[in-house]
Amino acid sequence: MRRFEATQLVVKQVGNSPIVSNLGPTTDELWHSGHRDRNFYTYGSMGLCSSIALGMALSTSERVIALDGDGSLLMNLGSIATIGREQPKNLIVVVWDNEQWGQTGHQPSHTAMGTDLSQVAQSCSINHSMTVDNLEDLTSALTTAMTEDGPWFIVAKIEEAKYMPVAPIEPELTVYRMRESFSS
Ligand SMILES: Cc1ncc(C[n+]2csc(CCOP(=O)(O)OP(=O)(O)O)c2C)c(N)n1
Ligand SMILES: [Mg+2]
Repeated sequence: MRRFEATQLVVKQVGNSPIVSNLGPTTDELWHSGHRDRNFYTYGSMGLCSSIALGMALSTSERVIALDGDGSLLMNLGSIATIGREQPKNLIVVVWDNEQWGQTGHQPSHTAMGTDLSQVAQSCSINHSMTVDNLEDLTSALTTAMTEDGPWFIVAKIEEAKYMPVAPIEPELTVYRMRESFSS
């Protein structure tokens, strides 16, 4: 499965829910899927996507979706343990697992060598943890995650594809838009 098609599917399925995206291609492809004020694009802040989404989920009753990356989560594995500890019912973490630190030169990550992030999540008391490798299974996992209590942790195995143009993101504007979207 390709991340862009999978991202388009996520955007379609989650309605107006806030989405926090990992830095680099994940953020670019979310923007190219169609900008929405409820997209929180991260840039440079590797390892913080799921942590930001956790903070958001704890501050709202809305469902919050994180689109994280394997390499970034591996750099901040503690965020999985904190999600397991806090048990936010309204948080859905999707990990785009291309088994590499893609953006910086396609170096194979630990998930290419046997690390199973959904098992890690399971061991951190995130009981709704799973791995999917096609659009159909991703759709069905998300459909359930959007209606049943979480936290949810969905590892989506993806293939690398040609990168899209870098999205014209202004971090200050991203924060402003997201805050406004909660207050209005
Ligand atoms: C603290 C920190 N270390 C390193 C980087 C450089 N860096 C940017 S993206 C990236 C790879 C991220 O990997 P992953 O989350 O798997 O996303 P992918 O590029 O595979 O989509 C790295 C190492 C950074 N931005 N911040
Ligand atoms: Mg990766």
